[in-house]
Amino acid sequence: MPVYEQHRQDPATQQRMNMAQAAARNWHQNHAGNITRSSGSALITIPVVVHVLYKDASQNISDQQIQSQIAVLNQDYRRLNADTSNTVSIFDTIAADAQIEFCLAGLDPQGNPTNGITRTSTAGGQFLGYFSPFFEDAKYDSLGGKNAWPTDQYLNIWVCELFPGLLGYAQFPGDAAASDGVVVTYTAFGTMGTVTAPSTLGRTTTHEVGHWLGLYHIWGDDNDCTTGSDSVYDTPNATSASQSDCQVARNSCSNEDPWWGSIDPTDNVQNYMDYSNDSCMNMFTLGQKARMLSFLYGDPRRLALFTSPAGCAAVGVQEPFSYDRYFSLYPNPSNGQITVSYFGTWNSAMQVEVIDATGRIAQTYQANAYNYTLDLSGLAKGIYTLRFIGEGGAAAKRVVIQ
Ligand SMILES: [Ca+2]
Ligand SMILES: [Ca+2]
Ligand SMILES: [Ca+2]
Ligand SMILES: [Zn+2]
Repeated sequence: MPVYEQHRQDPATQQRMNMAQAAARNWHQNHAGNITRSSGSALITIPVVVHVLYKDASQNISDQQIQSQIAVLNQDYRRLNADTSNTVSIFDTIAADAQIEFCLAGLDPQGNPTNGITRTSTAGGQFLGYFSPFFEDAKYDSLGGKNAWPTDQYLNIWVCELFPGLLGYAQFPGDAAASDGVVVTYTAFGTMGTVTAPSTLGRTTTHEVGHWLGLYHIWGDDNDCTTGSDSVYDTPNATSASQSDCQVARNSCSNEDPWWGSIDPTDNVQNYMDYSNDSCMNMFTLGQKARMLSFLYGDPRRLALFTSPAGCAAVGVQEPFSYDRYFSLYPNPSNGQITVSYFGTWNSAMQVEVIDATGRIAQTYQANAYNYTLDLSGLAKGIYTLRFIGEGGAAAKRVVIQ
């Protein structure tokens, strides 16, 4: 938050952030009513680049550790995490599948194949050798860090040694392009290798990516029940951050959004946007889902990610049931005539849904050929997601009709 306050002193940044907020509000007004636990949006896949900054070999975390973090993001944002059964009942009914997925990028900014990971040996940052949000030093070659890959094509995640006591920080939508992304300390990234208790389940990154998608802390960053708000109707008010003891019975405020009616809910300490320990947090709410989607569709830089050329690296980080890498679509963008190629093996015909940018299914068909020409020329110009649903799995591909 202090970094955010510092950035918004720049009038151009403040104006861009206001525009992102306004665009998100506009999208929200038109779409929030359609958002439910597991629908309301087409599945979105965000290409990720992880920049590892290491001062010694122990900080040069393994590919496997990085992949373990991508897996956590996919579980948490799809509500496929193993600990959903811990969610207290009052919140289980409003816990959301955000319909957002992540993959390590398959192409670098020059169009060359990549595993979505960069590695930079460094002497460290500007604060006693630690990287710091106040210097933004992780994000620039010239300060001992690594320049971002284009932030309208990639979610940039820097992993490095942050100054002591700080697990991670993030930038909100609309803020400066060059520093857009999230930074996480190497001892709280992924679920193996260098992680240390209690940050061993990858939830720091889930939390920071939540900020990157426009979410605020659920207690409103104040010390009372009235001053601040996270601008989300279904996350109860709270006086302060969770005290890391997972007190699910805590009820620090009784003035709640009218959406709750006569119910005075407990604090949602299991929310990813509280300061609870990894083992406690396990959910986003439907209201938070709507807010994240609002920024994804409303902020130009986030919306551009939908048509990023970065693709996904073909490594074992996909969900086991994802067929994504078995499909290619050509040409893309197109005039609506698209050659679809499938490289897998058929168990049964695939059901295919053509989903428009608002999440509406515009067309469906059955597919059981390895190569065929799909005719979408009857649809309006725009961005569509093709969702291929087969036996035990699914794939999602974006196409642009011009
Ligand atoms: Ca709230
Ligand atoms: Ca508060
Ligand atoms: Ca309450
Ligand atoms: Zn935070």
